[in-house]
Amino acid sequence: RNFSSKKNEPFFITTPIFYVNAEPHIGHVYTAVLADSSARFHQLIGCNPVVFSTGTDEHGLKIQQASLQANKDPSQFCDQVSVLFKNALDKCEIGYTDYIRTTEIRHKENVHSFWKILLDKGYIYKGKYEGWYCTADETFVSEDQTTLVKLPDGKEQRVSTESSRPVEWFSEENYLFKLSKLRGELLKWLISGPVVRPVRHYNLVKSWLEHDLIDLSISRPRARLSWGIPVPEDPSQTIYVWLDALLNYMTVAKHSHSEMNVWPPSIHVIGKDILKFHSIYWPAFLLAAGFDPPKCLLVHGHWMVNEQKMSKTTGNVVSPQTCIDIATATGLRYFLLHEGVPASDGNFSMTRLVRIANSDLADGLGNLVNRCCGKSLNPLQTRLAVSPSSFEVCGSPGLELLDLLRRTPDIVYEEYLQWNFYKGIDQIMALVRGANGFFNTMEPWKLKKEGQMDTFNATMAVTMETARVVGTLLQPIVPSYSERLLDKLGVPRENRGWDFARLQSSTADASLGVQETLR
Ligand code: ME8
Repeated sequence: RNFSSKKNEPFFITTPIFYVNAEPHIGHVYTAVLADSSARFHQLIGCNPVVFSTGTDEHGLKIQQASLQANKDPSQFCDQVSVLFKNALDKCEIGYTDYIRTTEIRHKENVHSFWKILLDKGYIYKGKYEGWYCTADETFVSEDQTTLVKLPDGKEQRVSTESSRPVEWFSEENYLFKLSKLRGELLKWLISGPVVRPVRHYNLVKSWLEHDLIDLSISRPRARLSWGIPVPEDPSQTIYVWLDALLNYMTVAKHSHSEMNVWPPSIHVIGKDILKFHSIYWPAFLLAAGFDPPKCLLVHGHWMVNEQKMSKTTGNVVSPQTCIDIATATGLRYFLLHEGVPASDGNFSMTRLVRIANSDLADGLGNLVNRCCGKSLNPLQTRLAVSPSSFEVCGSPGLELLDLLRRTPDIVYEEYLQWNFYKGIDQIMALVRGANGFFNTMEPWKLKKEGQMDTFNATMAVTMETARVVGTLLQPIVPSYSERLLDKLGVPRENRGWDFARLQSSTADASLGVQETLR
């Protein structure tokens, strides 16, 4: 089902904001690449405006402890790590329109005004909270969600059953949010459409909502948690980091070029680890305050290394820079989208990354484009006029390619829309293989030598046209690579929208652009 925006409609997509307690890894980059490709796709199909936010989550006990451990002042610590995320995302060609940090003034103002709305509407009360808290996950867990484990030194430690991370007992005065009141409304939102994708995560949320919800503690005494936004008019309490963090999406909307006209968010892309916060707490806060909840959550699985989730706590992280050094940012993006199936976990392998980037891009597509733009076959450096009859001139290999070229763009469109980037890519690569096969069968170098100029010209025109369509279709996946490809083919910038991602008959030849080898 189509849950995306259309031409001239706003499209607002987000990634989670990442904790600054450690450096970025491939898992973070994956989420960002998924969101980026979708943002670029929606831009290509004419959504307007496209707002795409990412950034860093900088408050809370976990960051407070991490900065203490690093022997740094928390704000200095956050500055240092936030910029590492920004740089990593920039290197991966993530075209965000807003990079938000929760330590910014604009965000604090938004959190305060939101808190006041909840208070005015009677959703916040003072009470006593007692229970287990997992700092590594910044989450409350009930006793039956914990397990006692034996440590190597023989002592017992209670951990969260889900994440295996330690929990501590808290008993303190704080502010609570009447989450229990919102179960009915949450359920109504959930079943209103495909708001949580893929379906198995939808079912999980539904099963959570079959039970009563308990009120949520949304502040901590300042003495326990000093690194955070104080509760308005009660500085003895600090706002719970997840309420603070989730509101980043609203801060962005308020600061997008026309205040709140992009609300509600079209899609929050998240990993499955933070589903509860986004599917229960977040829409509950919004519904309580009188705002529309998000239209859709796209939940993806985890990148694993040897069957274990890649995470800073496990220490098995793969750094984006290492991948870029070995396979370029284009190779990394291509690999993540090609191998990443949102509905399941993926196994990360550097060998595979290199192999796939080389075989599909350099050997497959790069080779095709380099051959038909090379001076030996194309001394005049032109992209010849093309029409369906050019394909006919090439006989049955031409007609087969024409058929593939006509079918591919619509399939890719559907797959991109449904988040199946890997399937979209497969279709595009089938077209590339088709074009390479066609080129080899036609043997244009022989046609030229034998003076069969009509067939030779048609072969060149058809190959370049197919490469042009491929380059246009690949823009959301590998933006700078596609740009170089289209530049090389001399495709004007204004002719790169989705409408051009299909056979375009032309009557005049065009000049190729500057020639550099495409790898
Ligand atoms: O949870 N595979 O931040 P975080 C795939 N600050 N994706 C992964 C991954 C893996 N192995 N590891 C992490 C937080 N991710 C909060 C979010 S939002 C209001 C606040 C990705 O730094 C995935 O998107 O722990 C996951 O949800 C996110 O990073 C968690 O990042």
